[in-house]
Amino acid sequence: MRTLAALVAGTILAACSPQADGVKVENAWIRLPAVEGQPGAAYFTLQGGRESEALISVSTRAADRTELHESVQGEGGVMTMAPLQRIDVPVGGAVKFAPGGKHVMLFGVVPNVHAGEKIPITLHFASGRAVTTMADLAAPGAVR
Ligand SMILES: [Cu+2]
Repeated sequence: MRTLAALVAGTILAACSPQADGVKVENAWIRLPAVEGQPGAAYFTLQGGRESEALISVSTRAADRTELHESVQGEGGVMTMAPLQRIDVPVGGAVKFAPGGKHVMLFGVVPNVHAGEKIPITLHFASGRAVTTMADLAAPGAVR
């Protein structure tokens, strides 16, 4: 039994180690659109690893297509969204995606996803690493 436990522990460690030094993705959630056909948005916090890294894209089966965006205040205080090609994640730093700031725009949200469920999203980084995490699906207008 002792041998089996050690073997299992070793397997778990081996499975975790590739991401141990990389960026961690925390508190991922998706805000569903109020109206079908409108885009949704995904948010999360990136915790920098031991090397600088950059987020370049996000994929999820919840949406046909995604874009990295940042909400910015334009002329006359009107909020607009600007696309981002990459988002740098500094060593040891945190980058928060949240309503009113950086977000992942989800176009073509599939109809069979509902608030209260969880769905995997995969974040792709410039180094070639990818991190998959479970995102909570939240109702339109939800704030966290
Ligand atoms: Cu947007």
